[in-house]
Amino acid sequence: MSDNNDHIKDLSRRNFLRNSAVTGVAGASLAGGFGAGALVRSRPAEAATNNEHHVEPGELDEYYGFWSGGHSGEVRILGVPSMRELLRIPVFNVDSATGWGITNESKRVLGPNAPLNGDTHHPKVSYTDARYDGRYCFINDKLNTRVARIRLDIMRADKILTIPNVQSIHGLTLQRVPSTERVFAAGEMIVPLNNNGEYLDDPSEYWTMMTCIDAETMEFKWQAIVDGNLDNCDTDYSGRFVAASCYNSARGMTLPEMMGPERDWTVIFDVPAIERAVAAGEYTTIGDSPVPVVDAREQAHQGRNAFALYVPTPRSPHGVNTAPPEGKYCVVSGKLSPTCTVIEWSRVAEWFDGGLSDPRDVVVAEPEVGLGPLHTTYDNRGNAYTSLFLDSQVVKWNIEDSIRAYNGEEVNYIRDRIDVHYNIGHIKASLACSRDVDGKYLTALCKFSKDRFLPVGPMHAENDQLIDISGEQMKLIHDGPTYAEPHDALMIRADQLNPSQVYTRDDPYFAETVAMAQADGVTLERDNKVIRDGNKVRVYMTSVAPSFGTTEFRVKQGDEVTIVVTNMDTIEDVSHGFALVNHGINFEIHPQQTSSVTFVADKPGVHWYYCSWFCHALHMEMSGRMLVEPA
Ligand code: RUQ
Ligand code: CUA
Repeated sequence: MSDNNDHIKDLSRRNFLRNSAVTGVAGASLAGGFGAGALVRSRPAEAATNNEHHVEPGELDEYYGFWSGGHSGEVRILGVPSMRELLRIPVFNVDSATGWGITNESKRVLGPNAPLNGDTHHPKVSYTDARYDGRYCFINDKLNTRVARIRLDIMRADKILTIPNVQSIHGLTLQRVPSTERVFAAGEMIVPLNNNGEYLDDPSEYWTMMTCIDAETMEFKWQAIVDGNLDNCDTDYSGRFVAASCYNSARGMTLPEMMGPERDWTVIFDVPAIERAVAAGEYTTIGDSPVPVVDAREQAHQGRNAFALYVPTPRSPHGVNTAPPEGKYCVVSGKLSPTCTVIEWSRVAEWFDGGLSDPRDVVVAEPEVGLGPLHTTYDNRGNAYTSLFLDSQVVKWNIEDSIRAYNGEEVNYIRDRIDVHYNIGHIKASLACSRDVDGKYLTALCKFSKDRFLPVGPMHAENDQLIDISGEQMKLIHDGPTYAEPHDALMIRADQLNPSQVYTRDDPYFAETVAMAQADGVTLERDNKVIRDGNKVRVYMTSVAPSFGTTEFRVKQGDEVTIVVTNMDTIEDVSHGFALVNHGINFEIHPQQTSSVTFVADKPGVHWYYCSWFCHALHMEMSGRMLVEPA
């Protein structure tokens, strides 16, 4: 095949979504063409030939990457730059390997009637002074309006909240300074406040809210009603503000209605102002939710809105990202506009302190970057990198130069473009949400992989590409197929995380199970006992490779059985599993962990249980029998 043909084929692949999408957004502010952007032509990615980024077998990665699992409901950990998947953390899903959604310990976190699916979008690791402190990872569930906190010592969620009064949590972000005391969760869909069925037919009464959660207690602090649908959000580096992109300012119910105005907003909340009002009792509550609600809509304020600043931003803005290392600017990516809007945080403070006359005065630049800008990330040399969904490119541009251009100087702020494969959404450079930004690697989370991998049926892998951004020109160095569907990712330095290798016996994750054993007079670390309490039977056993402490127990058909297993192995990586055949039960018991499950023994007969994690040469023999007498 000639080069020429290849080129045509490549173009048609690349354009397949772009053309239809451009038609679809006709009328959106695509006018203005490519401006200064056209001065730097895109370079097709070269296949990686060198191996300076290769992580040899046995070598460890430089970064931990936290990936959302999208509608798989998980969070994943990858090593970067190898892009090797290290762990899946089940959160809003049922996991057959770990027993998440099956064990009593996980059900306590999920809640008794929790939906066992979800749609995770934006993982965020906690900060101390805008640096990753490795304590928690927070993640939103867009599907069932929840926020979870994952403990990064044991890599399990320990708190999950359902957010009241709103529908769909999309944007999620954390306070950075002085540390992560607050979590901000942006409600997306507008619904009646109170959504109890009384008001269905009057969309002019539908609203959404920003929710603030105490990161330590995981209790709600407040909610603020806003105009329009909230999308993505990010905080500043002073601890005072949180900004959210806001589309559908027309508050339409259908796509044509949503496409109304030329501009939507970036909504910026003054957190201390809201909290002063809440402390003074100036709030309402909705329905039976006790969460304090303040009104941050424009209509609720005479003169200057004390709670929120609505910055007119070209139609349907999407990503909101504060620039490290000082957090001077915030870039809002245009999505349906070929621009990025650069907001200077100090001007936002000026506005709330009574200065500036026009909300647009906080905008210091609005560079044209290309078609379909979704998210922006950064290096440590003053450059921004924006994902272009329609162009299937990453564009590198210089922030200070874009400000000079906005002020009328003849300056080309575009530094480089690179093709990605294909239709990129999120983008994140190493440490780019923190003071430690290092400008080394960038992940490009492409929504389509098309022809990049062996075909595996109608469902294709996503393609998370890795780009070397350390030089003048970006260099594509890795294609990473991923399962449906990472939305966002972040990278922290390997030394910024210190996970446990073995549980400690006082871990709060299974403290309630320990308390139950104590009430039964059972010492979990030693006893193998069956306690009968009416038709409730509690079976306590230890596990030490290659045997369970109890290899036979007897119950009656219809008994409610609780099995509690304590792994007394102390060596890291000697995990056991407890799997009960034909009962849908399997769960993890890692060294020094206690895990439990409760079920009704409804089938008379002999039922084997076995260890499901290969732990020993006699692993296959690590088993026992549950004998169920007919009722
Ligand atoms: S959003 S592709 Cu759910 Cu993060 Cu922008
Ligand atoms: Cu214990 Cu396999």
